[in-house]
Amino acid sequence: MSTIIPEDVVKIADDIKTMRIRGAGRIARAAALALKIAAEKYSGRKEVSEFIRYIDEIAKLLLSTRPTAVSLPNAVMYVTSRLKRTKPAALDEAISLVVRYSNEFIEYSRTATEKIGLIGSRRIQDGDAILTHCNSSAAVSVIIHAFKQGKNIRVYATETRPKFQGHITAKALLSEGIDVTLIPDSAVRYIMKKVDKVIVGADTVAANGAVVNKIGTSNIALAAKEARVRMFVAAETYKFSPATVIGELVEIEERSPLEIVSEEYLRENPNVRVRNPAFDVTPPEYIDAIITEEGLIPPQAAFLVLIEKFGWIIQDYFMKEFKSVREEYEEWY
Ligand code: RUB
Repeated sequence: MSTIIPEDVVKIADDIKTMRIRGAGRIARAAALALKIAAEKYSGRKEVSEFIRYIDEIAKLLLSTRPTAVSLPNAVMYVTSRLKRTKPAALDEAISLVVRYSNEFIEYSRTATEKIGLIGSRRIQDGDAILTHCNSSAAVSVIIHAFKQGKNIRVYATETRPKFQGHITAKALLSEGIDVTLIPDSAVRYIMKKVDKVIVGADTVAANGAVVNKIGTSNIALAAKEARVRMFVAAETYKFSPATVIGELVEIEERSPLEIVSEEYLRENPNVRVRNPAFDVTPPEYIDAIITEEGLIPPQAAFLVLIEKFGWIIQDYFMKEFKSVREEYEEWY
């Protein structure tokens, strides 16, 4: 019998899906919060196994919302895998473990963004013009920290079509008193000669150091390389993807054409195909450094971060892979 999922948990999942909650860090914290609320509102049977099944159901719902930002499965896994490994003996204990691990993740995430701000701000110099794309809390944190240290900086924020997250960035920086210029995405190469540093966020960092971020990031990286402008990525370590170590690809979200053209346009032009990919991949050779809460690393060190932070999950993946290889082998002979 399926247990009822609390309304506010369904609402969080829906807010992530419809992008009322957006940005990889916020999505991750919202998912952890949803798990916490779900645990607190659990009204099912008293068996721990039943509760775990219910939490897995909530996890599945959360994971189905958006496909690209690995911060979401990493946040969910942070809570659920710890719960399962602790092997709670009673329901009360299981509930309080979910609450504890969810709080722990949210707190870790907030502190990490602050640390990234501090570490990254050391790379910003007085008089720098910085270009940023989309709306990344981690990138914004770097810029605000640098500004608060008294550095005289200017920021170019791309609009970030089609959803205009650049407007959120411009507003946040302006409210701190920072000099911001909003530019269309297509003006990036033109403006690059006035830029000293690029700072963007990340939705996922792959094992080879490639960075998945809002569509247009790789164009910016290309323009930055051409102009010899340094390209920094601000990313908490829970944006690194353990699944990429075993060769999995990062799914790039494709969103509705209606974010680009109207229904009327589609009706009048039935033969025009519209595509709306929301993210792209910037290869590691276009990135000078990734600013994490553990320090500034070259993108090529992503594998080391993954082994250190997610070693046990990666081991689990391998165990499963090997098992299926062994089973195949047994079947064969
Ligand atoms: C947001 C986006 C952000 C990253 C990092 O895309 O690409 O650059 O998520 O953000 P969307 P943060 O608006 O489609 O979610 O640093 O806040 O985690």
